[in-house]
Amino acid sequence: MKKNELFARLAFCIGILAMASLAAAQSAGGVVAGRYIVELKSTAAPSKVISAHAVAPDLVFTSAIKGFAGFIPPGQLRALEKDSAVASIVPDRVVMAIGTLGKPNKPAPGPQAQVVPAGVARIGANPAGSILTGLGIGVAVVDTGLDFNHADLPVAGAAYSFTAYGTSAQDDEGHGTHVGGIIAARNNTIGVVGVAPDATLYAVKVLDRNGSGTDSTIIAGLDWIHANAAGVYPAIRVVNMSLGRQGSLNDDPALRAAIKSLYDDDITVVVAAGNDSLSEVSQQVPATYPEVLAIASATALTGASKYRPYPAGIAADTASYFTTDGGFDTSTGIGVTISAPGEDKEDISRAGMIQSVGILSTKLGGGTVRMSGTSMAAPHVSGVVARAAEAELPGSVGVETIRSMIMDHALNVGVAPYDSPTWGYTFDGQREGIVAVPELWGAQ
Ligand SMILES: [Ca+2]
Ligand SMILES: [Ca+2]
Repeated sequence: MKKNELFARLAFCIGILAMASLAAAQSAGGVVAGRYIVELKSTAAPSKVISAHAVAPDLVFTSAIKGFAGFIPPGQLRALEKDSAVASIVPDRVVMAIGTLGKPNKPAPGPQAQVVPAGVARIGANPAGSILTGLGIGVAVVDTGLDFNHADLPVAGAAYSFTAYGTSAQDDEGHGTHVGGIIAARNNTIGVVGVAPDATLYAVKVLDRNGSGTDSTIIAGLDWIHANAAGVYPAIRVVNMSLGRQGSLNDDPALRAAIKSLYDDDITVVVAAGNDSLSEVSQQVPATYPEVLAIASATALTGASKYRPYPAGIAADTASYFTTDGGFDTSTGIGVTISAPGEDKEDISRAGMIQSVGILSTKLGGGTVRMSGTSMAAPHVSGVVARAAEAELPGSVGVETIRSMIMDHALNVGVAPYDSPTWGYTFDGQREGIVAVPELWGAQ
């Protein structure tokens, strides 16, 4: 079989998966009927506007932005639109965890010694060779919550958490717990080890038990982080958001303003680029915001292949077949900052089907599990930023300094990510490389 026939064969198999991921992406971004986000001018008092208009919002924002969100009847909505205290009103939209494609496959049974996951090793974070560990750095995981009871997860107490659902930020879905373990699973004798194993995680639950939230629940989480980042110990320096929806740069000024408030406080917000290879990062919210670091997914290891026309398999540092990408535009600040491992590898079956072998990390309820996605790529970078913040490299940890250090010192920059051989993949024109830990920044 010739090379282009192979690509056609892979295209057929992967096309099905790509359509499934597109369908999921289309539900994210949908408007919640009757629900609105009201952003007020920075000098306004939300409580006064709420009582003056007799509205009953379920979320009120007082720190990252001023405003509120909830179901607002048409009459009150028209009155609010005329109020000079109002900066913007937009419909609330559905946001989803950007996770996991295919079945999370279980680790092999056997002795429960600590494993260094392939992604952690690939970016140079193996604890055996590490100087930095994220000690004294707080990382907020804006997600489905974190498992407060997991023995391998260093989570700040429940008193230092936020939830948009009920009274507890305890994870009830599993996505946030997996993301948290990639950032900071403890360096001990069990489970896995994260990129920054001495960092402290803060649970910010903005997605429900189905991995679904809205722009307004995310703003509420960011509002809590903005109000508490400097007052908690350790202070929150990094925010991980492995979530998103289809959208555009200006479709929710309130959400962007909340992220900008964190950016202005030198808090680095790391966002998954998206799991739709047919989409550009510029079409994903919040990944399109210039204030965030948008992270695409690549393989950490070379995969196995039983497919005779392609015996070498898919190499390490190849763009994941599912990743959203889009080259970084220095004039707008929009685009993928860096790629990071979002899966261990991609195996090819005898019939030419690709099987993603996910990243091994902490599982809700204890132990470990594998998951794949840009959701898993972003927390590798959050761990790297935590280590940089710990080192205060290179003297300042402003977000743009962090971004340029990461981009300038990537592994295989100019070469990786390699092209995926699948139909959904289109090269975005930049081989931005794979993120590296700060210990490697001086060596390149
Ligand atoms: Ca461990
Ligand atoms: Ca690229």
